[in-house]
Amino acid sequence: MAKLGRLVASLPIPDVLRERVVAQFDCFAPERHLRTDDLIALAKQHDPDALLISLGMPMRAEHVALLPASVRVMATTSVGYDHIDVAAANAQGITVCNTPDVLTDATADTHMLLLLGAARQAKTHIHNMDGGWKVRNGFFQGLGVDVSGKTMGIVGMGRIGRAVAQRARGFDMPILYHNRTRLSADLESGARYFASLEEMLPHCQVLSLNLPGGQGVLMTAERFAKLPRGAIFVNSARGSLVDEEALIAALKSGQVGSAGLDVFQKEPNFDTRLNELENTFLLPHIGSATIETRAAMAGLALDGIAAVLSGQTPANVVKA
Ligand code: 8YV
Repeated sequence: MAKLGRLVASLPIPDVLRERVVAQFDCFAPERHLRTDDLIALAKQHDPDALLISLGMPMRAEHVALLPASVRVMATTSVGYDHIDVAAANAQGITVCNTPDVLTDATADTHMLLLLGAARQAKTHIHNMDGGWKVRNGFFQGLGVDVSGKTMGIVGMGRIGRAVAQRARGFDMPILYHNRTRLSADLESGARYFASLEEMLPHCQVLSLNLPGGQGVLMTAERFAKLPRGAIFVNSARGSLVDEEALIAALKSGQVGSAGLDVFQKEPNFDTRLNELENTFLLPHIGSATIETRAAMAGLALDGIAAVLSGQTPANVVKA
């Protein structure tokens, strides 16, 4: 079979996809993740038709401008594309693809892990076990708060937000949501819509961020102050949506009772003051990190590349 074109990847190709990649592309992939500058250098060396990149790789207008004219498609192994200047890429004739749907369940599962970990003080208890569990907690020591029955407000009721709602219903949690547009009754599944985030916040015993990044800071000191005192804050979306100074202050004062975070303003070198607080449960941006899901994401990114190089428009094209 004739190859579809030349592919330069910024990440190693996993074994499960190697055969397919070799069959479809002349592929130049590194042994370990590249930085943007190294990817651009590799692209200049091989004049590829396609680039496969991932989330930790900013592809701003100044980077796009340095790519060789041969590049026609760039796929990111993430659903989020706030690291890419899509308009700049499109202006240079480069189609951008992402990986929606295939990571919805894994990310929603991680979200529930964050919620439960934050509510039940998992970090403190894990620390206790790491130390060999020398002393049994007293009956009223080491207590978390119930998750079951608490009201959850979801900001961003797209695929992942809805999958979180579905899981939360299993915990008997009434669901509120704020979204740019109201969903159909079918997709709402009983969730209550708030056109105004400000009006929803005072009702959220749990506040869940499930919207894309790239739209500035959503959670400010003023908005944290509108939550009921002791609310649980969960973010598996993007750190850029949160004023972390304001979150730290709210966690210290008890205004926010606990926070489960998978994402941070700065990654990987996040603000470690967040981890010094007892009432946080933190993960290193592992939302979609399962064997099955990561293979599906890489596969979908490659499907997008293959489609573009075959003259088709794939479903996973990102719009600027
Ligand atoms: C990842 C994500 O865990 O897809 C996204 O936008 O943030 C997550 O799925 C990931 O960083 C994949 O590269």
